[in-house]
Amino acid sequence: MLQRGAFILFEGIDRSGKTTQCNKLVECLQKSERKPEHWRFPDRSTELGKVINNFLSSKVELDDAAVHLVFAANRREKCKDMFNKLNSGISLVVDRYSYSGMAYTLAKDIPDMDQQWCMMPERGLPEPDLVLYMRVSPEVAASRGGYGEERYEKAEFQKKVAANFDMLKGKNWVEIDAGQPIQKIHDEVMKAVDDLYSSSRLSGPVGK
Ligand code: DGP
Ligand code: NA
Ligand code: NA
Repeated sequence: MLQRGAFILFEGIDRSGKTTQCNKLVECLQKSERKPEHWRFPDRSTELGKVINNFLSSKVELDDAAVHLVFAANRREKCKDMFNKLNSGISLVVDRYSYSGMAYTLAKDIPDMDQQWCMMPERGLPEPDLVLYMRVSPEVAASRGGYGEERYEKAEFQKKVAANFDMLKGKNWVEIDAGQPIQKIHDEVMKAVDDLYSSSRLSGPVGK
């Protein structure tokens, strides 16, 4: 029987090197014929994604709770497609997902928007088989060419986001020291990914 695809997720604060590592991983999986696709959230190409893009670039202001739900809805609108791809044997290498949703919203310290509230709209989405958490200190991340213009790219905020990722760390997480050279990080990523493909985790259904 065809093995289902793997859902491999990269999480981390801004400038933790996720995108570089996603690209390198996808390239490797292509060579080994794992049929990978590179996805990222927020997906700015959809109608909801355009709202998110305008919010992140501070072109519009939106209520905090509403923003949380729009980010979640942007994952939800891709959810059927994700299940279908994974079940057809395609592996998804995904740059950010629900953990970012929680870590960034919780960093705003808004009364009533606690962890349970934040988690609710994420229920039923496909669950990653492996979470590669790119750990880097907010100081090192900020020094990488400096943060850009986007809304959340501020050192104080990123510190809170980093603490939230630590708090959210769960099963299937592998922590990677993202302060290392790119190739060394990639080697550690490949080890975790090879472990996943040779484990029995992909013989069961996609988690949700
Ligand atoms: P990126 O395109 O990966 O640089 O991500 C855009 C920014 O949006 C980044 O600062 C992280 C943040 N972000 C990603 N997902 C969510 C989410 O679900 N909720 C909130 N509030 N922020 C998010
Ligand atoms: Na960013
Ligand atoms: Na990125």
